[in-house]
Amino acid sequence: ERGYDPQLIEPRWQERWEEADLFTADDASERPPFYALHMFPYPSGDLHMGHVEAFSLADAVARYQRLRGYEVMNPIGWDSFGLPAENAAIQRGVDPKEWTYANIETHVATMRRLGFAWDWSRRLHTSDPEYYRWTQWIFLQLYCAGWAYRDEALVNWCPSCSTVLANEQVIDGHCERCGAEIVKKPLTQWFFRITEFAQRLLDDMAELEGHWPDRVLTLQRNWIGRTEGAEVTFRVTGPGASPDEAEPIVVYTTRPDTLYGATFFVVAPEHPRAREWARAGGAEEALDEFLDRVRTKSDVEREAAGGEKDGVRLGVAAINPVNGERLPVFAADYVLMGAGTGAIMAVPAHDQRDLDFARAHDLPVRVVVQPEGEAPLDAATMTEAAAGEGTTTNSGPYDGLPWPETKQRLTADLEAQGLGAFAVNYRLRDWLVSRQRFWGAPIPIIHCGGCGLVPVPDEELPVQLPEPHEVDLRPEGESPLATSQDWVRVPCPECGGAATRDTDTMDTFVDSSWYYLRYCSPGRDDVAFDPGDLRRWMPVDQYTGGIEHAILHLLYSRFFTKVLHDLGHVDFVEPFTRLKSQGMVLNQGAAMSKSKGNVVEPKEVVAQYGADTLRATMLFAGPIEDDIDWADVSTSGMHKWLGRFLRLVDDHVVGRDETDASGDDALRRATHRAIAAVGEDFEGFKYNTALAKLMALTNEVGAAVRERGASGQDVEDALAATAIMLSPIAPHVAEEAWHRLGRDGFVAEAGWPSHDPALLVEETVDVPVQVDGKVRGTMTVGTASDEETAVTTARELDNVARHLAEREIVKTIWVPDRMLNFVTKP
Ligand code: ANZ
Ligand code: ZN
Repeated sequence: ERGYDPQLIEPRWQERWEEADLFTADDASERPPFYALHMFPYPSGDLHMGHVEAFSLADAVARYQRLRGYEVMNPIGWDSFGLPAENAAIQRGVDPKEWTYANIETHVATMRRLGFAWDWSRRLHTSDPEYYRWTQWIFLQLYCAGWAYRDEALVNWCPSCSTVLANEQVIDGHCERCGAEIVKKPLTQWFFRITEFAQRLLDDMAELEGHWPDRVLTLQRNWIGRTEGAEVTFRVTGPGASPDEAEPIVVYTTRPDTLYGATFFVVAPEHPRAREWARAGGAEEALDEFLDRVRTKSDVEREAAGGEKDGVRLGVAAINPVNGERLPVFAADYVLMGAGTGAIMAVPAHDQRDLDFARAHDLPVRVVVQPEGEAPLDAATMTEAAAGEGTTTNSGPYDGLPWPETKQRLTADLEAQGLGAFAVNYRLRDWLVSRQRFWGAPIPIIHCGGCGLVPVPDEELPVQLPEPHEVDLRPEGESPLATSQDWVRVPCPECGGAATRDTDTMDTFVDSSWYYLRYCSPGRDDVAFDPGDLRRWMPVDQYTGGIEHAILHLLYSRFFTKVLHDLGHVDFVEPFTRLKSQGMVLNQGAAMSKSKGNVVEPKEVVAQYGADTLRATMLFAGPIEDDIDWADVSTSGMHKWLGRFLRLVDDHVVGRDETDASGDDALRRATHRAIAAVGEDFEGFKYNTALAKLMALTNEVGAAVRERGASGQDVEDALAATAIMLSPIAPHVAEEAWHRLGRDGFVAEAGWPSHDPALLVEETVDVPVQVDGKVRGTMTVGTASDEETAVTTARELDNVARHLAEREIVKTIWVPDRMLNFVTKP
């Protein structure tokens, strides 16, 4: 067979791989294990170009490591719980389960057509009861350790998805999924105590440094948001009350050195003491009006610098512990209940938000830090807070100290008097995991009037979802599961009395926080995962996926791993040794979207050019971490090149001269150089430059055949090496070439070709040396030598030296690899 017909050869190789069970990872293999993991897809619709890029990258990693001699695990699964299925059910009346599993089958068909080397035997779907049984088990592991708890809190509510969201799912005040504006609601919800792991999540990043993209590490570090400062105890007292009766109230500040500059005191409007103080201060009505205004604002709006600084004076005073000053207490929307202690000392001279508020409410400003070498700050007129460094002033015994020292000493002094303490604060909040939605893993807890919260006993897991038709998918103000009384009512596992199931389901990020462990022990119904399997495969050697998961999924997975470690289930603390993030696929500079009409369907490209062309185009488009603009790529160009490569193979097979022993030195060197360089490119995820080198090598083959009549072993070796090196990127063409060259077995198993370092050293050329235009000798230098080397070598030639003797060189003309001419005068 000759020529290049991808529609013919691609399905054929896919079948052969499957028949040979080529990509099922063997747990008992003698080869060293390599766990190649990619972020598993969510099954909405068919695969889009973003998926194809991500999977092309993942598959190239896996196939390359396989060539390197590893036993590679390259599994596939679906993150198959979640809102789109449920929304389809609500809008179009379809069964969310049917919708989900039909979409998965669509994915499977497209994936098979694209020829990904998945280990299908480990396939999982997080919405299978066999999977979510273990999600529920992990929930109970957290619950029993005290790391899952219920609490009333002001939570993020998405009115359009009608469910609560985790902080991580709120992007600039809007729902991560649907873009609707988030409102705050007080609700009792389930939380995971991720804050208890904040410091370890930071510390263990040392292991990931250099192996994860810096950008991801920075995003996580900022999200965790560690600051160092102090907790300072103020005392709040009513209008007539004496300071002795004052109530202690703690603030968190990163600048305890500015304590003498505090001129007022602010609590969050939702602060639990705010109402009582307002009552004592005669400001209850004003507070109520204020609360009505605040409720409509998002946290981002509330925190935004320069925004309107709305607030209400509560009529009580807070006593500053360092000087006994009575500061007016306000409730203001720029102080958030969810950060620090929900109360602050306001230092307008050195904090912009405080200054804005002070100007708006005509409050005093006092400078306590003077910046070095600048004109003295004028408290009366300043409009920009001096938030930087400087020398302490107006601060009694601390005057004249540099501010870091004031911070240190003042905190120590407070600590000695029991009025404060050094403190570390994190921006990270506990993870809100309960959702008022149907299509998720039910929370395995039973509520009993007598016994309280009771975990569902292990042997009764999974708590299965009811059928969708048994519930109201869009109830007013409660969870869909609450509408099926049959499902809700259960006997209490402890006392046998009438009890009810928890009616919330888990955030789907819970499902995806441990799937990589399940891949190691597929199908086990006695354990979530097996310690022996984990020892073999975990941690993941190479994880690939989108940058959009920098904090959500990647932070949660790291947290889960630490939880499972502490509970004795795993013996590592970080799940993903190395991470690589790919960019996005755009078209004409914009994300592909139906509304923009710029969607390119993978199917269309496959139908026209085949899977290899699509996959190779993705990896050729540029550095993998950069965005790809589909408007800039050339699928037809890639298709032509793949065809040219196969034609070179065909022509060689026909014209092959086995008796030709002459060889082609230049081609042999080019092949070995390519093997070395392409290997390095693969190690560095530089598929675009790897492909460019393979293209150059096929050009070399063409030239050798055409111009030098090469037809022997060196041509054969160049083509075979190209087939192997191309196989992680365009696996079908590579198999076909390998096969047509008459090689046994699969190219996928051929092993990475070795190169001879001796052949990498540069070649030499003979170059004539002239003196004043007359050839006086010939020298041998490395190709592309520089002028200095050439001149030095030439002057060592006896005849040249003789003609240069007693003459002055006025000029040298060096044409690399061609000639050297000395222009002289007596
Ligand atoms: C006094 C002070 C003086 C502050 C000063 C800053 C500068 P970062 O640095 O962003 O982490 N803060 C504390 N709790 C808050 C809350 N619940 N809502 C809004 N703001 C709060 O923030 C730490 C600073 O943010 C704290 O230090 C506090 O203001 C404010 F010259 O205290 B600072
Ligand atoms: Zn009970």
